[in-house]
Amino acid sequence: MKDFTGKVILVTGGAGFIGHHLVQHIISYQPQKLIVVDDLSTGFKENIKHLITAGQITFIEAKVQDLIISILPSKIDYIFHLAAIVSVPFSIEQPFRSHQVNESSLLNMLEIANKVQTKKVIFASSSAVYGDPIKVPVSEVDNLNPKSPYAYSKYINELHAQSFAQAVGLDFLSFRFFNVYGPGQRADSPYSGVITLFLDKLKNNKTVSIFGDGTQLRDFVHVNDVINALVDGALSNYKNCVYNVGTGQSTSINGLYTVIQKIVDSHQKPIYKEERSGDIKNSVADIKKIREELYFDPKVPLVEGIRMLVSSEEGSL
Ligand code: UD2
Repeated sequence: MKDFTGKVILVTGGAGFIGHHLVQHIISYQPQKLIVVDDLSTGFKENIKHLITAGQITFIEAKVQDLIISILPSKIDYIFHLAAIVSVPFSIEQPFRSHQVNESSLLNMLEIANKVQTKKVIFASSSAVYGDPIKVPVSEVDNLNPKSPYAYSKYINELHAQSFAQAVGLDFLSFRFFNVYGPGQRADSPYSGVITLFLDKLKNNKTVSIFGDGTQLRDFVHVNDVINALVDGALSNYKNCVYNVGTGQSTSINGLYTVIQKIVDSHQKPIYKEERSGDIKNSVADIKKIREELYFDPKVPLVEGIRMLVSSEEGSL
């Protein structure tokens, strides 16, 4: 079976929430070299400090769009490109910056991949590319209708990767992440997901805000399941296509609130606020394609994932 043993791998955004889990996982294969690139704008060096100290990774603090080939090995087998500005509200405030960072970093990565004989580039895309779908669950063949500059940058990047891959004969896969959660997502970051925020507020007796009427649906997928999808995709023979990464299960924000309330034993009532600009109403993945081709089988049910999160946080206090 193919694996990463003896391979040279580069992960961008490897100090971030999803990135550091991926890096930790890849280490277990004993790659020849694992390079992590992160500008620490939203990632945290603490996430990977133990791996730097142990000499298990080479850390480059840099913006991906500024990365120059001369400081990299001449051959990199796999590239996981996760670095991006991921906040939808930020992209609406600063569309130029969002476009500039997200698109130029992907283009630079593709250019580098072509020069260092990369076998495959794995690109972190987003369910945001669907916009407000006509029906859920959405499948990879459904219409794309990005609603924010962030969503648009992911959509354009998928197209860039596709056309560049065709032009130079590079293999790539795009993964459209739905709502990823798990340990290591910080509540004090503007990029925090709703699960992290609700947990943090309820545990600290602060009032939770629900944007809109709370009936919007999301597909929450545990970060461990996401990492399995990325790794299995990289090691598979599939190339030049996109996959949804979710669970296929839908949860309303009101429903999520009730679940978290029970787990942390809180009786607080949320306050309802105006819907956030750029928010999508319903976002749920059809995962038939990734199940059939990559044998993806999400293992962590939402309630169990939230319980695990609560107990891991209590354990680290
Ligand atoms: C997710 C991704 C984002 C982008 C987007 C694409 C996360 C953290 N973000 O954004 O990067 O890919 O999908 O559409 O996964 N909410 C509340 N109260 C709060 C916080 C959130 O009601 O305090 C609502 C929010 O209005 C939204 C839902 O919860 O309807 C999920 O919010 P989120 O920020 O966790 O994720 P989302 O889906 O906006």
